[in-house]
Amino acid sequence: MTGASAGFGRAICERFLRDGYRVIAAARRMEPLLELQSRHGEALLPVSLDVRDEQSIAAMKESLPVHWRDIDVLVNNAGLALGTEKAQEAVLQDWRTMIDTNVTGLALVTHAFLPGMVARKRGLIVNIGSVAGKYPYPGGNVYGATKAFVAQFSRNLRADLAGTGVRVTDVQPGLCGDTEFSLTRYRGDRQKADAVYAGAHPLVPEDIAETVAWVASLPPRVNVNAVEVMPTSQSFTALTITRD
Ligand code: NDP
Ligand code: 8X3
Repeated sequence: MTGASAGFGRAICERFLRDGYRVIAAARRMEPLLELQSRHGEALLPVSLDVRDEQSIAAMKESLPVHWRDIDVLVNNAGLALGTEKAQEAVLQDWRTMIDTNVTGLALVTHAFLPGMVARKRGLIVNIGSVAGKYPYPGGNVYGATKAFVAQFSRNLRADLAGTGVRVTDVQPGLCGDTEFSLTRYRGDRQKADAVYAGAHPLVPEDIAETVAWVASLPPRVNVNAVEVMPTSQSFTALTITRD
């Protein structure tokens, strides 16, 4: 479970633990992972991981005790959005960080754990995409594009994994509160972050945990290719036209 220190990741960990799984909880910040472990004991293994860094992934994999090495479910959840500026005003480093984390990081972690799943002829990869990967919005530029990568990478993985028994699902959440997502996106501006959810009755992380748990609970013959989940309050708008 990548990105286990907050938001969806923490909720998915808690949900899997409740369902009887043993969970490897990975993130850069160890404190929230140790707090999780203090509540769940030996069923949770906290590990330090920066998904952008190949060495960090290799070191994490090496550090796993033997009886934790055969991963049944990999949840590629670590990710972030930075900024909502229009592309022409965006900060280049923000684009790099989103691509390094949401695209490169997700691909690196998958590359590290996929061969083991194929050798065991079983496994499930759940990639956390976003509705932003399908529906464009102003200021979504690189963030949405990274999630479009997640959608197509998930489908292409399915094509490569045909006949291996390994399953792949792209979970695409819409607006979800009670995470650090908007606080990160607005660089710590709590007021702006809270305004995103004001009066909107957004999803909560447990809704996404429920979705991931459902996907993982299905029999091996069932592959859910993609699940798009929005709050009822979120919907579509018309294409816009600029006029003279
Ligand atoms: P949070 O900010 O609450 O959690 C993000 C998690 O990602 C943290 O645990 C963070 O841990 C981890 N993370 C970030 N960068 C790295 C890194 N380089 N290496 C390892 N871990 C990292 O956000 P959410 O829970 O909301 O988001 C989780 C995923 O869901 C993301 O991929 C996001 O794009 C996606 N999403 C979120 C939506 C929302 O509305 N909240 C909607 C749709 C999709 P740490 O900082 O400790 O490393
Ligand atoms: C996060 C959902 O709509 O804020 O991926 O881009 S949204």
